[in-house]
Amino acid sequence: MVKGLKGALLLSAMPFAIATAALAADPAPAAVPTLSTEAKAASAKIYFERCAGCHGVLRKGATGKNLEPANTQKLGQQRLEKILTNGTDGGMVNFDDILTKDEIANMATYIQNTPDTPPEFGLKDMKASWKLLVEPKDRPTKQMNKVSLKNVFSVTLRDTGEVALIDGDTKQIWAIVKTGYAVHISRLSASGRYVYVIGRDGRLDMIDLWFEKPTTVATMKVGIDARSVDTSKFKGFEDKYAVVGSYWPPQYAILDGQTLEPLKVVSTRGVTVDGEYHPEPRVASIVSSVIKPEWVINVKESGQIKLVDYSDIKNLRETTIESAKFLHDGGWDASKRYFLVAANASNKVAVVDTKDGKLAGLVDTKAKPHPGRGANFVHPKFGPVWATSHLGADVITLIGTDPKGHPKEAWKVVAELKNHGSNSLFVKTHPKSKNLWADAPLSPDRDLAESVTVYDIANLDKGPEVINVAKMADLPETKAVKRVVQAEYNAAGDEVWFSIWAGKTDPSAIVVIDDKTRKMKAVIKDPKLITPTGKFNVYNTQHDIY
Ligand code: DHE
Repeated sequence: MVKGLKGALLLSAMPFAIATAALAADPAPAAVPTLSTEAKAASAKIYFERCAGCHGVLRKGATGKNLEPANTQKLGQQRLEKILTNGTDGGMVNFDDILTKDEIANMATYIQNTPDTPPEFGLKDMKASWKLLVEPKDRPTKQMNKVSLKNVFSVTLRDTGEVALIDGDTKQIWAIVKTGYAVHISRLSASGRYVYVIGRDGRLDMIDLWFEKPTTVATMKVGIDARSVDTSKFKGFEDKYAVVGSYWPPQYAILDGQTLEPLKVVSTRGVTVDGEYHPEPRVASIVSSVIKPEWVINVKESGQIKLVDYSDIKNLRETTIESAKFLHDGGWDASKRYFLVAANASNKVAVVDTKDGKLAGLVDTKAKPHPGRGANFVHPKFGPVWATSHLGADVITLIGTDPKGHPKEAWKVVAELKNHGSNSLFVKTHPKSKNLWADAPLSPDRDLAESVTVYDIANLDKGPEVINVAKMADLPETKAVKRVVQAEYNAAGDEVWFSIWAGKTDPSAIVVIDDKTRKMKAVIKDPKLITPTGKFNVYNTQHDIY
């Protein structure tokens, strides 16, 4: 579990049935404490909501440690309670201000017992969850509002299970739309008309921006725990399909892009790059190619990258590329031929050549790369590079991405720039910008978590400017850190937006910075803007501009 991710670990409210599903699991060894039926069900729910994202539903470990009984029983009740209470230097957060003493004690017991296995969720369940709220024939045939759609931002309001659609021109909230629980990301249809929003509870919503007000036209559930979604973007397939990846069950589903009707489910269970069977290889990031009818689907625990050809979904072709564990987030290089993804447990970035369908490189980096989608720019010396920041190191790594023009630098770390802190999550630039931005929202140091680093791309040797963005928002003092998270550019590439991710009951904000002057241009505040995190500009997301 990543230090500071406490607030981030609120997964879906687990259906009660799941919480109690495996009460008949293997009997615990005599020395292991056990729980009453009620306490076990309550602990299962907490585990699923707060721990499974990092440790896995079956507790095999990923971002967090393996928590199977063989390991937890060695630590024992007291030590586990201490870890849960205080956290560890290894990145486990403290739960003493979230859980009661009894809940901590019960959790320490719960994880010494055999993990519960939640139920599967197949095509039949997805179809039963699917609601086509507005049929395509009943939708507008032209845009019915005057909003400049390309400059709309879909903003995650993580603790309310909503997205705010903000008009980037006026900086006004255009609409707040109910979505899944602890919603994770938004992605756009190839046309830019539909926003697809995935909740951690596996609920996918499709929002049509052509109505007078943004309107949810379809919804479905892909499973009980999910993080990723994308659409078909290759010529001839625009707006035809959506694809959703899920953590539990470990699988991806192909849906009709106009209605969200579930069409096909593909399991990602199988063998890891080490040749071992894994029962829970979860789907991490998904990106959509514009040079082929293909999605790149990254399977976290197995370290396998799937190139999924969607031109004939009845006879689906998958190319499986061996890379490294555990795959997480990533993005395209500027040419959109190469995809770079963080393998954060291996301290590597894997590079896939989607044209040839092969691994182009496995680049060693500092600890725990975490790029979001990364940042592409032309380095004055090394040519085109892609950047990532790190959870485990205070650097921004630049990797050469131009095998033709700069073969010596391709798929190598060409430079490491100093970031103002480790515990960074996202870097960002824009083709029209001269700046490279990086955050450090999970830093245990308040000032660092509230600040960002910015480099002048043309003059990297000059060193960075560090800006406390939280201060710009002029919010009241609070106990909770005002984490500054995820830069996102407007469509014109001359403004950069940062979320101030404060406590659930504290005022939050979005700070808009003039990219040229690096001065505050606007602060978006509204009582409805609760815990904003990811922001997805329609045009930039539609065209993978970063
Ligand atoms: Fe994320 C992207 C998983 C916690 C904000 N996050 C992703 C992706 C994955 C992922 C697999 C890539 C999606 C894609 O591109 O298709 N995130 C996880 C987790 O498993 C983790 C560590 C723990 C959890 O329980 O969910 C986690 N993520 C967080 C947060 O706590 C963050 C900071 C705040 C929040 O809103 O929950 C957070 N994740 C984001 C954002 C992106 C993201 C903003 C998209 C970045 C982008 O620019 O595309």
